[in-house]
Amino acid sequence: MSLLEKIERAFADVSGVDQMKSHVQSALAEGTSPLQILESMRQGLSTAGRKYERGEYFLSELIMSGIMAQELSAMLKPYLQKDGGQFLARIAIGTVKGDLHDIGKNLVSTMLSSAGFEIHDLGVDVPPEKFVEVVEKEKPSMIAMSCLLTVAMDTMRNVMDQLAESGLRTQVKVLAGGRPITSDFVARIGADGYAADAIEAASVAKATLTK
Ligand code: B1M
Repeated sequence: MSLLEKIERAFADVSGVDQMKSHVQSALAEGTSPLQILESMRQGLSTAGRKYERGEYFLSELIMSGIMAQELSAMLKPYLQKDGGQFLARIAIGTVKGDLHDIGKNLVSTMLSSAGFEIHDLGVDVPPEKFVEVVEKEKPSMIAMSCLLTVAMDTMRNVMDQLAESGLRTQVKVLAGGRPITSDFVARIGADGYAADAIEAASVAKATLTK
């Protein structure tokens, strides 16, 4: 089994942080790209998520898979970050209200910052009022909304509505993404850009801001 397969398996089997880290260290030492490692993590997490859905895993396993993903993201951050230089634009990012998932959002943040954007991370469970307040006070060029739970998707629509009601919609671009989000949904709520993953988020942000 290749190291990438071992990493994927470590996430799918939720085999613990130490074993996963040792595979990742070996893969990095072999010169494996951090993006390939992230893709293996993503595939392993998908399997773990499906096992949870089928009742084969408990919430404790879901929590452990989240801890493993955070550890892996922290290990890869130095390989993905850009040093110094001038920022292209400022982006305020957050996971929308009702949703506490932040691993994908943090990866998007890292990729945006490695693409040259200045990031203001608002964290998780961010209400529409907070997005609006940040646009009003800090004037970022873009807000980036992440959402993993279907029940929280409506918050994105509320953010768009509140931006329009406060007269700020034309002052900021809006990027949205996350597991249940589609380009159709993004078009329906009137946001400017959709990205399926963290790498695409960086290119879509650039394209949207130069439109
Ligand atoms: Co939760 N969870 N979870 N969970 N969790 C999912 C999302 C779920 C699909 C699992 C399942 O049942 N199959 C399911 C949602 C079902 C649904 O809504 N339809 C689910 C559930 C039900 C829940 C709870 C309700 C469980 C419970 O309490 N009974 C609960 C909700 C808590 C809350 O938020 N209010 C819950 C809790 C948790 C943990 C805390 C245990 C943990 C999160 C830890 C953390 O984030 N700090 C957790 C985890 C780990 C998962 C899974 C297994 C993995 C999520 C993840 O980090 N993936 C997940 C199953 C799955 O996704 N297959 C699951 C890796 C990450 C890199 O991918 O976040 O998708 P992702 O991000 C990607 C893209 O989506 C995209 O780019 C990222 C990187 O490429 N992207 C963007 C994300 N944001 C973007 C923004 C953009 C652009 C792209 O532009 C701005």
